Amino acid sequence: MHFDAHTALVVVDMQNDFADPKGSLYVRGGDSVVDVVNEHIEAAHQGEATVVYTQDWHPPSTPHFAKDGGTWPVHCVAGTWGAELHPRLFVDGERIRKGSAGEDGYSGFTMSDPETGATSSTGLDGLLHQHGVDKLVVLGLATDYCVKATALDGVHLGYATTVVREGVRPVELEPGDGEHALREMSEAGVSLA
Ligand code: VGL
Ligand code: ZN
Repeated sequence: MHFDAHTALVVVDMQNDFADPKGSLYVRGGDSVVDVVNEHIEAAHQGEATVVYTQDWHPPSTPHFAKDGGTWPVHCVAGTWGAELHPRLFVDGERIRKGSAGEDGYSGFTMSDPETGATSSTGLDGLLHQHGVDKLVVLGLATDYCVKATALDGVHLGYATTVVREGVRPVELEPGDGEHALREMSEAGVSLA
């Protein structure tokens, strides 16, 4: 993987609820990608790339959660253990928190209001522009939700976007969702490394 000053490593949702086996929405193998992610963080810093960390950051009640009419068990509630970045992750860079006002959506770039559907920016695109970034390397959790949405938005926003296969794992509500997500990304112009 080549990193330079015009590249950003986007570390997606490496939080306890996804990456720790005790997490409420544990992604199988999530803990095993921490080392791979850390190697990429080191390489990115060496190459003077920008490193950013996204965090799923939900209020205690949101239409995202099954108990409120959505899909998911309660996870990544702002300020809780589950929302913290994994303790073994090398954290050195800005954090982008998404969903704090109850917005829905999986992408690190955009959020949508669950009632009105209006989309708003997380600030990630602006931050990357400020740093002169035109290439993204994306890894983290989960392949079939937040990694996919972030990588697809990356391509649509004009970034040359690569997803690191060994640095991602899928939730797989349905078997095969992970591979399907990789294919969808590839067809949309995401490079798979
Ligand atoms: C995610 C499901 C629900 C993710 C977030 O980070 O991929 N998945 N919320
Ligand atoms: Zn979530």
